[in-house]
Amino acid sequence: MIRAIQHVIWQILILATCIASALHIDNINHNNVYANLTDSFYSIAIPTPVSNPYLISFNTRVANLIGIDFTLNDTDKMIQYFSGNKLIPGSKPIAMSYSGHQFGYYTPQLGDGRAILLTQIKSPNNQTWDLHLKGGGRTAYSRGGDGRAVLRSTIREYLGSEGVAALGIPTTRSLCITGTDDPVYRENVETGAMLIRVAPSHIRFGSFELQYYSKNQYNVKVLADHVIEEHFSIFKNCKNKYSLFFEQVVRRTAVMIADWMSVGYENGVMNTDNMSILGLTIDYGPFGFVEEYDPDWVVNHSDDEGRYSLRNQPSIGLWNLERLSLALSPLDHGSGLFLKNMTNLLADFMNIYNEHYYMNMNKKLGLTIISDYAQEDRDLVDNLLDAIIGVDYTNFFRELSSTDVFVKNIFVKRKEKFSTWVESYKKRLLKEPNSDFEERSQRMKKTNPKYIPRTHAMQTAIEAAQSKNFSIVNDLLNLYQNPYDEHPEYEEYSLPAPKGFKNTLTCSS
Ligand SMILES: *[C@@H]1O[C@H](CO)[C@@H](O)[C@H](O)[C@H]1NC(C)=O
Ligand SMILES: *[C@@H]1O[C@H](CO)[C@@H](O)[C@H](O)[C@H]1NC(C)=O
Ligand SMILES: *[C@@H]1O[C@H](CO)[C@@H](O)[C@H](O)[C@H]1NC(C)=O
Ligand SMILES: *[C@@H]1O[C@H](CO)[C@@H](O)[C@H](O)[C@H]1NC(C)=O
Ligand SMILES: *[C@@H]1O[C@H](CO)[C@@H](O)[C@H](O)[C@H]1NC(C)=O
Ligand SMILES: *[C@@H]1O[C@H](CO)[C@@H](O)[C@H](O)[C@H]1NC(C)=O
Ligand SMILES: CC(=O)N[C@H]1CO[C@H](CO)[C@@H](O)[C@@H]1O
Repeated sequence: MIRAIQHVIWQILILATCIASALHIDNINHNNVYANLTDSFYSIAIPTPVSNPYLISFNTRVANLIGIDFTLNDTDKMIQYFSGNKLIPGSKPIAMSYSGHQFGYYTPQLGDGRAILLTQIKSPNNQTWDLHLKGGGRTAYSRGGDGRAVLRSTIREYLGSEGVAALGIPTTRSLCITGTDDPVYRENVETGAMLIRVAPSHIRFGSFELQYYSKNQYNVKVLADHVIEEHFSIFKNCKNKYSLFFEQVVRRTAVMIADWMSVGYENGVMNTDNMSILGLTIDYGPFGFVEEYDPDWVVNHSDDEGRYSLRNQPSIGLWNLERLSLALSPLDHGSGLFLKNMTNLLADFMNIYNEHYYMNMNKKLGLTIISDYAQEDRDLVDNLLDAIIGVDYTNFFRELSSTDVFVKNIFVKRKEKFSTWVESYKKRLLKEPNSDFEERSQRMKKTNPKYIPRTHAMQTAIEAAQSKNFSIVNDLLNLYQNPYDEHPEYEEYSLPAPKGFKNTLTCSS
C-alpha cells in the first residue's frame, strides 16, 4: 500500500519535471552511460582551467533543445562550467578513444585530443545529450598538442554547425563559446576559446575500428550493444539487431551526404574518425559551402589529390561504411549471414543516396510531384548543374526562387546550356498541378536558403571577435539560424566572397 502511494507521488514528481520546461544546471539529470563502459573506450580527462574566462556567445536555441535553463544571475556560474574551470556537480569527464582511416590510411591511436565529454545529461523529455567541451586542455590522446582550440576555428564550428542544423541537416550542435586571454601558440600566437558541442552521441566509425584493430572482438560487441541500447533501442530484442543497426547507419550516412550535396556543403575531412555512428555532421574543420559552383571543388587547399572534393563525398561515404563493416565483422560469429547482410546493405547505399539527393534537388526546383526514379527529373537536375558551373550555387537557387526565369534572364556563364535547360524546365512544370510562379516562388524560398555560413563572412565575425566585439558572431548566428528569411539589412552577408578574398584556412585549430 505504502509502496503504491510512493509510486503515485513519484509519478507526480516526474510529471512535474516534464511540465517544467527546463532544468536548472545544478539540478541537471546526469546520465553518464558512456562512462559506464570500461576504460577501453575512454580515459578520464579533467579540463585544465584558464584565466578569466568570459562569454562570447550563447545559443538559446540549443539550451532550449536540451532543456537547461539559465537565469541571468547565473552567467558567472555558466562561464565557469562551460569553460571547464569548474565541473557541473555529477559530471564524469572523459576523453573518448578511437582510431580511424585518415586520407585512406589506418592510424591506430587518435581519440579526443582536445575535446572532453564533460557529462551526458537527460533532458526533461528523456533525450540523452553529450556535453562536449572543445579546447579544454590536454587529454591522454593529445600527443604533442596542448588540447586548446583557437577562437577562429571555434567560431567557425559554432556558426557552421548551427547553419547546417537550420538547413535541416543532421549535425552536432553548439551551445556556447567562452574565451580566455591565455595565449594559444600555433603558427602565430592566437586567442584561445572553448566551445560546448552537443549531440546525442559522439561515437564514431573509428570508435569501432579501434576495438577491431586492437583485436578486441568482445569490445566490438560491447560497443555495438551500447549504441543499440542507447540509440536504436527498438532493435535491442531482435535476433538480427546488428543488421538492423547497420542498415540505419548506412541509411543515415547516405541521407546526410545527400543533404550536404544539395546545399553544396563540403565536409573537407571525411576520415572515418570524423564520421558519426548516428549519421550526424561532425568535426567542423576546413568545411565550406561551394560558392562558384564546381563539382571538383576542394575546400582544403592541401588536399592535393582532391580526395574529399565535393563530388567525391558520396563515394567516400560508402568507402567509410565499408571500413565500418570490417570493424563490425566480428559480430558475425562465423555464420556468414551478418557479413552477407552488410554486403547487401552497402550495395544499396548509392540507391538510397540518389533517391534522397534527387528528391532534395527536385524540391529546390519547386517540383511537388516527386518520383524517385523518374529519369527525366534526374536529368533536369544534372543538366542544370552542368549549366551553372562558375556561378554562386546558393544565390543561383535563391534567384531561381525569386525570378520568373521564363520572363527574365538569370546570369550564368554557360548561356546556351542554360537556355536549353529553361525549355526543359518549362515543359516539366506543365506536369505540376499548379504552374503559377508566385505559388512556386513561395515554396522555393523555403527550401533555397539566402544565408549560409560563408567563409569570408565568418572571417569578418572572427576579426571583430579578436578585438572583443562579439556582435557580428551573434548577428551571423541569427542569420544562419533563419536562413530562408530575407533580412534585407544584412544583405552583404548573402554575397559571395569579394574578389581577391584569400581563404586563409590553415591546418591548425
Ligand atoms: C552504470 O552501471 C551501474 C552498474 O551496472 C548501474 O547501476 C547504473 O545505473 C549505470 N549508470 C548509468 C547512468 O547507466
Ligand atoms: C538575482 O539577483 C538579484 C540581485 O542580485 C536578486 O535580488 C535575485 O533574488 C536573484 N534571483 C535569483 C533567481 O537568484
Ligand atoms: C521519461 O522516462 C521515464 C522513465 O524512464 C518515464 O516514466 C517518463 O514518462 C518519460 N518522460 C517522457 C516525457 O517521455
Ligand atoms: C539478414 O537479413 C535478413 C533479411 O533482412 C534477416 O532475415 C536475417 O535475420 C539477417 N541475418 C542476420 C544475421 O542479421
Ligand atoms: C588537408 O589535407 C592534407 C593533405 O591530405 C592533410 O594533411 C591535412 O590534415 C588536411 N587539413 C585539414 C585541416 O584537415
Ligand atoms: C561592434 O561591431 C559592430 C558591427 O561592426 C558595430 O556596429 C558596433 O558599434 C561595435 N561595437 C563596439 C562596442 O565597438
Ligand atoms: C575537423 C576535425 O576535427 N577533423 C579531424 C578529423 O580526423 C582527423 C584524424 O583523422 C583529425 O586530425 C581531425 O582533427
